Amino acid sequence: MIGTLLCYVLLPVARLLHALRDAFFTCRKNVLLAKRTTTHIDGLSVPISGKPVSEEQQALLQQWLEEGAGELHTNESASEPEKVSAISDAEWMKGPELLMTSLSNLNVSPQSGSQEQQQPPMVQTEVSPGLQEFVEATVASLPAEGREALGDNALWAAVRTQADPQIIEAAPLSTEVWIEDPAVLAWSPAQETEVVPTEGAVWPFQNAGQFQPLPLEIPYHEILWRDWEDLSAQTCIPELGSETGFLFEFRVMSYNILAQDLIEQSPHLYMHCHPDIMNWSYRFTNLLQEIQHWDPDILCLQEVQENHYWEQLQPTLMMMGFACIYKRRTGRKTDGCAICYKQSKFQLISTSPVEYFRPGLDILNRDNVGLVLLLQPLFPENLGDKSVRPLCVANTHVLYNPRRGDIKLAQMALLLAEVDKTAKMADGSYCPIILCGDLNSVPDSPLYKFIRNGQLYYHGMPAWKVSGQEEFYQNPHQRKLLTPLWPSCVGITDSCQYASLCQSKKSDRQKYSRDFLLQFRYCDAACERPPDLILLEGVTDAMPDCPAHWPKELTVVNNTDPELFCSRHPGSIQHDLNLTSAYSHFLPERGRPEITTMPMGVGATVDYIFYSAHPIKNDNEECRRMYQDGALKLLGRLSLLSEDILWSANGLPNPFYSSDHLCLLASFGLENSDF
Ligand code: KL2
Repeated sequence: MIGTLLCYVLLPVARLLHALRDAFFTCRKNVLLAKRTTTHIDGLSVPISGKPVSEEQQALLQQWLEEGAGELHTNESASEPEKVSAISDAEWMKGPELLMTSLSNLNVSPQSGSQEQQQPPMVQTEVSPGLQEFVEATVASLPAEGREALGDNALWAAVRTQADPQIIEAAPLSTEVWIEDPAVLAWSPAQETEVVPTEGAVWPFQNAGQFQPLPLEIPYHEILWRDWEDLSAQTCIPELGSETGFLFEFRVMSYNILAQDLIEQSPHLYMHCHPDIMNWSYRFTNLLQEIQHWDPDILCLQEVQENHYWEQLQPTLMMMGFACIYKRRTGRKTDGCAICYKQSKFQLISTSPVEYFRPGLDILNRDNVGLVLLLQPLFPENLGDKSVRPLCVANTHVLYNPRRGDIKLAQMALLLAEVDKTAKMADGSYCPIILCGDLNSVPDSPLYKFIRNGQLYYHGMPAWKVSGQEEFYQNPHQRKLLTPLWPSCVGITDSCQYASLCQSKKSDRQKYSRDFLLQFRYCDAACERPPDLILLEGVTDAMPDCPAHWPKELTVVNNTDPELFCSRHPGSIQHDLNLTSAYSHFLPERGRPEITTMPMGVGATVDYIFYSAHPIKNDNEECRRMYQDGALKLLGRLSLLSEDILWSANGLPNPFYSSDHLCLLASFGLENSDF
């Protein structure tokens, strides 16, 4: 009976809803595209890189447009996906040169030609011979398809990072790679050849339900360009080399790299992507190149599949100078979070994996995890005995379910409690903190405000509102957040601290629980008016009436439950960590929000790099809290993109960015503790 109901009623209804949702996103995308400022450049003779296009290239392009692109576009409407695949593959073979030019210059800034000559290399990421050997072995162990994608020198040619980290020195890439496999390596060192943009990119979400060919015509390197924003001018930095002040500089990346198993579990989310760019070999290579290109000192990864971590990511990152710590999700989920740090820059003091799952508790019944490290920054020897305080680094991937904001808040509270414990120094102050992750909550949502403002009044709030992911969720039986959000047995106070630690630290200040003190409400001493209290007739001279049932003799019940010693705050939660975001969540020059991911073609920010700063006193407590940099200075960040830009590049993942999230990258300076 239930089976019949499921098969004949619920399934068709679910499919219908799904189709309607797809149609909605398609419409939305078309509206966006109509508004979009054009990113392509008309005409064949306008080269992106500013260098003239050779006649040979023009002829090739013309030929490709006549023979290839035309067919590609007519086949776009073909109903059977297999047919589209076969024909499009053939088309790529026809235009390998063009394919190469479109994707191999991705790393070259439109202005890089001139800048490259002006700026001497600052940082150089050399690939050690050991790494080269290891990579060759790894590549040899990959399936044939992966080896073709890697080519001879694609990933491992040394990439020099210069003052502007986007500028790289190009090494030639073998053309066979492109001919062998259309799954080209987007982050490979750039070619000498110029990019020739053309019109008529194939838009991803128009034909929901079938993948689209690789959008060869898009000049990726131009539309997906991410600027490095130098913020050091706005920061008060101690003079370098001076006696007192010194900045320890480091770069932090947060990246949800999209676990392969999750793609396989929800293939409908990636129908707009060509299968060739979704295979792990391609994505792994591309992701690694991106990481290598930006050269972070601390790397917080989410959605790291366990087998990929142990077999590929960890060994490869180790060869790149990182030490890595991994925490897999609980239950049957195969992915987890990793924090990797450059061993030349940090020494590990402590590691704390955090599991949010608590058996038997509805509010904590999901398998998400977090990871908190305490790292000691290491100074180069030539700087003498400079010292800085340790750095606390946290990473997490919070529950996705947009309707369960209650769970998300409880998960955050658990992570903040661990951060509080790890970052608290012997003198009671906190060391600098970096908190990265995919919080599955948008900016200015209650969860975001809780992290940034340090408090949230949640009582009565609909659970779906917490993350701000769904604006119009209406359900008469919607779940509401009630006090207390989590039971005392979790062992975390409303101030997001471990109750056990809170008891010992606060035992002097807060010896008696509220219930304990209430027992003395009507005793003579409590009813006596203090002599310095202003006398207001009928107010401060009134003696409270003792209720009839109140016992005449006071029998004090001393409740020793540690929870009672840490006051709970009805309906609200707090934390003391003073965290602010490295990103502003808005692109002023484009007048649009920044986005870090694009589920179903809708852009949103859900990934963050928070760091500890000094709150600026604000009389209006309701307002967004303001911060100024403290010991940690935000020196720069890699700009994010807007939704319309990513629309024009086939959404996410695309051949260039191999995850459904963009990476976040921020540069910090840590002040010398003596300063
Ligand atoms: O938004 V995410 O994507 O941070 O990249 O985190 C989760 C979602 C990830 C791990 O659970 O899987 C994705 N619809 C869309 N995406 C989903 C869904 C869903 N129902 N469930 C999980 N994810």
